[in-house]
Amino acid sequence: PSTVKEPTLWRADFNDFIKWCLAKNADKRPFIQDLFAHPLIKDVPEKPVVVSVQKHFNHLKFIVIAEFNTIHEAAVKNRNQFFNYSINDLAKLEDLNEDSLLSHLISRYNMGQIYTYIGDILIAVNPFKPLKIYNNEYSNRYRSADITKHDPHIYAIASATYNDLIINKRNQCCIISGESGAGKTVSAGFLVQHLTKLGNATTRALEQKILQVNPLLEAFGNAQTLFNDNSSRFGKYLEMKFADDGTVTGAQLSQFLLEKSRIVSQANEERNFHILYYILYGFQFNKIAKKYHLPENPEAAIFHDTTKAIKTRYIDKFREVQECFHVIGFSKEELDNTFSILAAVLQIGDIDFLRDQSNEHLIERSLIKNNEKLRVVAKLLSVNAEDIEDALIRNTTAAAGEVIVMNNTVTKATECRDAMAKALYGRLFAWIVDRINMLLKPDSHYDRLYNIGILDIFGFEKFDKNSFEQLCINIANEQIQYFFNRHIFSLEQEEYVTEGINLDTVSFKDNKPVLDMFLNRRNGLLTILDDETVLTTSSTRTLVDKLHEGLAKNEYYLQPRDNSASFAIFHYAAKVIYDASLFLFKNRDTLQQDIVQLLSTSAHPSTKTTYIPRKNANLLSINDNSDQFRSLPYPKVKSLKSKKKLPHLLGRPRSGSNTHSKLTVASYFRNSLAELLSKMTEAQPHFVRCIKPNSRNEADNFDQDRVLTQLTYTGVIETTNIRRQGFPNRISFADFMARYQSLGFSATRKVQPTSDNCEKILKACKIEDFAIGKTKVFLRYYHIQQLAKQFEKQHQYAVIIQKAIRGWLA
Ligand code: AOV
Ligand code: MG
Repeated sequence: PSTVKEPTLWRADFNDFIKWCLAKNADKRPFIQDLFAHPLIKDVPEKPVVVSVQKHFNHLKFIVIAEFNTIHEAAVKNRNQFFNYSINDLAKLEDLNEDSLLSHLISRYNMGQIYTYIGDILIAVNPFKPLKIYNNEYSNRYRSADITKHDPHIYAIASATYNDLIINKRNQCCIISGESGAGKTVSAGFLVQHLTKLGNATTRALEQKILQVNPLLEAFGNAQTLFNDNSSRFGKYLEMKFADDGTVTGAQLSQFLLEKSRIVSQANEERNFHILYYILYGFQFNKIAKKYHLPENPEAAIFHDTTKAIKTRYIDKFREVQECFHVIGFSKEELDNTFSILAAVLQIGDIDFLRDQSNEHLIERSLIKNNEKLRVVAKLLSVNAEDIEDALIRNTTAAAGEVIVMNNTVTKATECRDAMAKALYGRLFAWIVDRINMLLKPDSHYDRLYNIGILDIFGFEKFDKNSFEQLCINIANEQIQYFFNRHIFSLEQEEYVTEGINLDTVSFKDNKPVLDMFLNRRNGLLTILDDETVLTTSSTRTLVDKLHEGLAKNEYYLQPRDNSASFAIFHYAAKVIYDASLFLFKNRDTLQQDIVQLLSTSAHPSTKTTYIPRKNANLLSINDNSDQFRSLPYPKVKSLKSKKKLPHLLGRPRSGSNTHSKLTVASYFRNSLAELLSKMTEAQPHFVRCIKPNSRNEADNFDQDRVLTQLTYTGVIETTNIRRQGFPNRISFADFMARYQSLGFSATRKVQPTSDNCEKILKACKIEDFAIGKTKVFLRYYHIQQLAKQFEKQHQYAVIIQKAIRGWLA
């Protein structure tokens, strides 16, 4: 339906029309589009005031008007030109500067086109509203490997990735970056969706299973934060497994650094993990609630009111989660155990302590105030109530062959209780991931499988108050930015030199020094932190003093002027001030031996499996963060050692005190990051850069300063530059011949992989502007698409026949 409600006014006077728009405060974008579709288009008056885009786009209303005028000037009569007004590949921009980049992104955004390419890299601006571009029709449209065929789209990146896997017979990875709320998780979901489709799963069941992984994990690992109502509080790397012929056969998931502290405390206006609300409301007024001893009044349990709509959403979501579990293949019993553990986690926090008055003259000791809660939790976990009590109020340690039992003070007991809740949840999460991996494991009869890994981590965060969690999150983002730089700039330019290609160098903002400051094994921030963490005499003050002492000279580190326990870091994305108060505590993340012992006695079959320490039994008994990295076993020295290219593959932990005693959260984090990078490094990368258009998560609001900041810190101009002049695809003569021989020679002939023969193929495909190095063919980003197009044509029949046979056999 047309939104032009008052055409007479509009027809009468263009300036009046503008006023009318402003007064109505209407949503301009659909309005403009409908306007062009409207029969009255012919009657556009000839006297619009030309407003320059650059001057006025600080206000959304003016952007639209300016655009309207620009279009009007350019070609009012031709509606199609409206849509071609902005180019969809920034690498093709004639005048490249901040203004031109921005004005293209804005006009595309205003036309509802959130995707734009920089060569083969995708920029995605979060629309913050549902768009009708993720359906079957689009899925079919974006099957081609040639990403230039249609408008930029996340599906096109999936197709290009898939195609690279098929042609190059090499593992691929998609790296999605962007700050918190920029749209990474949503993008990752679309990638998985489209790849599943392209991969023509052997069975529909498998396809469905893969598609349920993300929603299930989001329920357990995401939570509402100040930046994003569905913020990922863990990092995930999902590897989809493909057979030789491109069929998807299964998946494998790695998760890291779940923000367990959220279980026991959340910042103001933030929430706990979604699943806890889902279960509370999902089981409310239901006799099942009784089974899990869930409180009748969820509000009392979560300490805030919710609207009816939200409650309904929670209930629906809980149904969805159960469906996910079911589809993926979890058994009834496993689900039951999962719910029991969740119910226990929800209620452990209610166990309160009081000081035992009967022994005032002795050392303080604590008693449990509400035994009924204790019994509920014990029942849910299938352990003895007395054993929990014991584990919480006493502390058993072994020293010099003697067992020492000490009483916990109320504070200590409370800490212990919280640690138990965190551990339970962390292990439940890890267990779910393990189970998913078992259930999605490809059949063993495939000889060779190729991966497409999709990386979706927690985005860069800068709150008013930032703690240890933000530090880890931001280091991870720093590392991903480094990976991007390394691929886009360093490796490419290094290769020009070795292969004798003469090109101007593109400079870029290298964040390696910041990363070094964090990760240097000898005197980096994490090392200083770890060293303090293992000392029994350390305190926040000693930590902060050591940090200042060790790092104050670093230009990325800032010591506060006052005496506060804080420091600031100049990250690639922004300056962040960290409050170090809880760093040591959070880095230790200890779980008392008694609790480990207790949980392993659980009569619950899967509770028990959840708690049985694996290989690292000795570590687990001291420290409880191994669970987070069970799917990334520690330490995997072999795969790290063999990769020399990335200096930030951190190698094995320093031999030293903390290797043999405690493994801190920071060292696990560091190792899992290294593990992740080693996987990514051996794959061919594809990049998606998500942009958050405004801080209020609003639709139709493009805050140009906000966007420009993101474009700047991610190095978009430099990226565009190198994509224009550079050769992102560098393929050895032998590989090139193996892949593309059939495009220039008979496929059955034996052709020597020489530079001349490679050149012949390129010329046969009418490819120009390539370069030939000493051992490699250098191709522009669009050449790969041109080759893919040729290839597609040639292989069309083969593919059709293959698919027919596969369908026939199935
Ligand atoms: P993030 O993953 O980058 O943040 P999300 O992917 O969770 O961000 O996106 C945040 C919200 O933006 C989503 O919940 C959607 O409402 C909306 N959104 C994002 N992309 C789209 C899209 N393509 N179409 C419609 N809405 C979208 V964080 O996990 O916080 O770093 O830790
Ligand atoms: Mg996310």
